Amino acid sequence: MFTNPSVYYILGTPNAGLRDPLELLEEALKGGISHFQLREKGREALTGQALKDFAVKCQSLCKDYDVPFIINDDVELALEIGADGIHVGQEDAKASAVRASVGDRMILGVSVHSVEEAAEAIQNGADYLGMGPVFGTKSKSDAKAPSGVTKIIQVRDRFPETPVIGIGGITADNAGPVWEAGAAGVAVISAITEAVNIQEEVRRITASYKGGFS
Ligand code: TZP
Ligand code: ICP
Ligand code: MG
Repeated sequence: MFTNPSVYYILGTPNAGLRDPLELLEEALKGGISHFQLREKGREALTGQALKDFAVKCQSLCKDYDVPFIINDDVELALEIGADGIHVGQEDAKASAVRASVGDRMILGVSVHSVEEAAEAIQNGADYLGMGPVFGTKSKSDAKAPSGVTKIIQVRDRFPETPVIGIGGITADNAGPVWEAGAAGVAVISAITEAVNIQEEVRRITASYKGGFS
C-alpha cells in the first residue's frame, strides 16, 4: 500500500488559489505522486453536488495514473463515489466506526500524535498513520505545535508493520530526517501546490529519499 518513498499529495480547491486544482493534480500525477487525498476544507470550500462533481473528476484523473484516491473526513462521499480510501483525524468520526461503515477493502488512514493514539488507531482498523505537523505549517489553521520526528521514531519502533506518513511543512529540502525516522511517506500540500514546476518538485521530494530504511 505504501512503498518508500511514497509522496502523498493533499489538495482542496481553497489551496489552489488562482490555479486550476485539476491541473495541479494532473501535474503532480505526472511527477509521480504515490497517493492523493482530497481535503476540501476552509473558506470557500466546495460542498454538496459541486464537491461531489469535483471529487469525481479528481478520482478519474487518479485512476488514469493508477494512484489511490483518498478522501479526507467525508465518509459518506467516499462511500458514494467508491473512493479507494478515507482519512480521518482525532476530531472526526471514530476510526472504529469509520472502519465499520467502509468495510475491509477501503484504505483507512488516521491522524495520530502519540504512541497511545497510534495504538488505538491500529486497534480500530487503521491501515496507515498520518503524523505531524513535523515542521511548522501554514496549511492547517488549527495545527498543533511542530513535533519534529521523535514521535514518528517512537511509533515506528513500536508498530513496525504500520506505515507512517509524516506531514506538516515538509519540502524536498527538509524531508531527509522524516525518511530517516522511518516514515514510509511524506504528505505535502504547499511545497507541491506552490511550486512553479510541480512535476519537478514531486521528483525532488521523491529523490530526497536516500534509502537504507525499510
Ligand atoms: N495536518 C497536519 S499538518 C497539515 C495537515 C493537514 C498541513 C500540511 O500542509 P503543508 O503545506 O504541507 O505544511
Ligand atoms: N496525515 C495525512 C496523511 N493526512 C491528513 N489530512 C492529516 C495527517 C491531517
Ligand atoms: Mg479532520
